[in-house]
Amino acid sequence: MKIDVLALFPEILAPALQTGILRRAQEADKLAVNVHHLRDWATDKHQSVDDYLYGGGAGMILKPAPIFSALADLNREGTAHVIYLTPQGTPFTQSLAEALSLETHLILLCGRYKGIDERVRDRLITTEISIGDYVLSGGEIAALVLIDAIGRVLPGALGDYESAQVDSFSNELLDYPHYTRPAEFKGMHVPEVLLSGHHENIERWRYAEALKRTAERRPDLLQQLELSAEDVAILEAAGFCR
Ligand code: 6GU
Repeated sequence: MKIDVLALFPEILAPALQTGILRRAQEADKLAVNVHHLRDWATDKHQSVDDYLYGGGAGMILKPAPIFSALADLNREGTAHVIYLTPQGTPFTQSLAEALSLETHLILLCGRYKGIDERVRDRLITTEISIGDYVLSGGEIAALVLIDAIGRVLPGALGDYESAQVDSFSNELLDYPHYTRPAEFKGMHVPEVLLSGHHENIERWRYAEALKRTAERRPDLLQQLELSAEDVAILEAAGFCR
């Protein structure tokens, strides 16, 4: 997977790309990330990349020419999936991260100021993505969120592959509670079933806890699932009515 990022503040991404799973994915050649400075494609003597709005109004937007030139250079084969990060985009989810992890080349365009000229979106953008219902000062942090979520599900990127399979959202549920040693800490006890060595009971307990936690914290996620009769029984026994 190759990812090109086009940004006005490329330095925001550098430290996270050099750390942890993203670092290892790159060292193992599962992932190649190149961060580019949009200003490198500016053509005037002030290297300007932004301009005032036609029709008036406060703020500046990114001009089309530098972005068109940059994307022509970065997408020579024309095969890249070009993503614009914007609060107006499709909400980013685990399933979108997994779908994007199957692409071979992504280009992430990070906006700044009030956005970009609409003609860039009309002509060059494949998909617009938002990471949530709030406004960031630019797309760089959102791009990093995408790269992190995609990078950790790339085949072979995660040493402990299983932990990506069972964590929150991979089965559409929030994760169950975790405990490590000691079995008693400040008077608080690890649930007995986890000490029992009975793997079937442990799996059942974990599944029930994930289900209850999701019902309590994210009922909107449960609404989207087909619950089995056992699921309903677990939830009713715990006082959740549907
Ligand atoms: Cl992708 N960009 C910006 N600037 N703000 C956001 C966002 C993206 N997603 C949520 N808020």
